[in-house]
Amino acid sequence: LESMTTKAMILDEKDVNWFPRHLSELDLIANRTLDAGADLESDHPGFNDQVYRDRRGELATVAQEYVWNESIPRIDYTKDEVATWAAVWDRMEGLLEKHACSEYKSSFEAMKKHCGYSRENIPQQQDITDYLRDKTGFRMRPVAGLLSSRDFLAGLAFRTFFSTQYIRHHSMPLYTPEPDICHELLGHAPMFADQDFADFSQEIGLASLGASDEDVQKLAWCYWHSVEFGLCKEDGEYKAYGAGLLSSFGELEYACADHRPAGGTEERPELKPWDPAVAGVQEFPITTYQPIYFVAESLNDAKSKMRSFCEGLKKPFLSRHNPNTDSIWVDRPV
Ligand code: HBI
Ligand code: FE
Repeated sequence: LESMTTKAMILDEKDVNWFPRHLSELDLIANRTLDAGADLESDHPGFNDQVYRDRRGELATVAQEYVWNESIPRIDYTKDEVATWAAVWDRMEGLLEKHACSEYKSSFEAMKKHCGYSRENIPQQQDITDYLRDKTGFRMRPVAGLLSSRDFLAGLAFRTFFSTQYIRHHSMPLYTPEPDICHELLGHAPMFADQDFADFSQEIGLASLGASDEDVQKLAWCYWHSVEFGLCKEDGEYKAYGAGLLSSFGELEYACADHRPAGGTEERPELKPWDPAVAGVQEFPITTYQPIYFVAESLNDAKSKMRSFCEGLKKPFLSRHNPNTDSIWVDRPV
């Protein structure tokens, strides 16, 4: 009882940021998009296309109306949308075979069998969720657009990935200024079928709950240098496990191909060993290829280093996820 009182006191303190305690509370977060979901910037490839803008509005509404315990609405993708998907698929398929980590490749094969991944079909979030739930307990959750780092990372604490449902504009199939289904479904989703990677991601999410703004930024930067742009070693080669690489045909090749070409003068990225204390304060560009990539020995190594780092962050309590009740337990103060 005494410890419960302490818990309540600590969490009532104004300096502890609010965070969701139950999966249903992700509904409160999902609509706090930074860009109102469907408002395109004037330099967006779809800015002058009213049909595209209407479609974005329609899909934003689907995400905004979604309630946590419903099944995820199936989107009836148009012929044009599937053609854009196929254009990305065609460019990525061979490169993924060459440069994706083995965990990605085996999940991707399985998801072709079980979740409708194919060149001619855009998989549905509910089918992916059904697959991931069995494998690692992860799930997808529709979102209309970009969330703040704090809100986005909170989802991961519940083994939930906030995922957009729209596709990039067909005029530039290999470019997108924002996450879209090519990035979410080709880049991210297969990785969540790996236990170590799923645990790694949740670790970041749990550490972010109620953390200071400074620590949330560190965790977001770790996320960027790993979940988005991470490399790992495999038989002496560098393979990609980050979704920003796995969904970008130019950068995947740039990051993984032949690291120090003899006599070459072209710009090559710098590689650093995966270390959350370094990655968490390493700045990065968002509109160009990354100048620095962090390389983990393995996904398991990435996870254990992330766990040690999170244990070292100053927080007045420990948070754990109870998968049976889909809720967060707040442990005794530390
Ligand atoms: N929001 N919807 C969405 N999707 C993301 O991938 C995403 C986000 N907000 C922040 C973010 N990613 C990262 O850059 C980190 O700040 C966590
Ligand atoms: Fe992403």
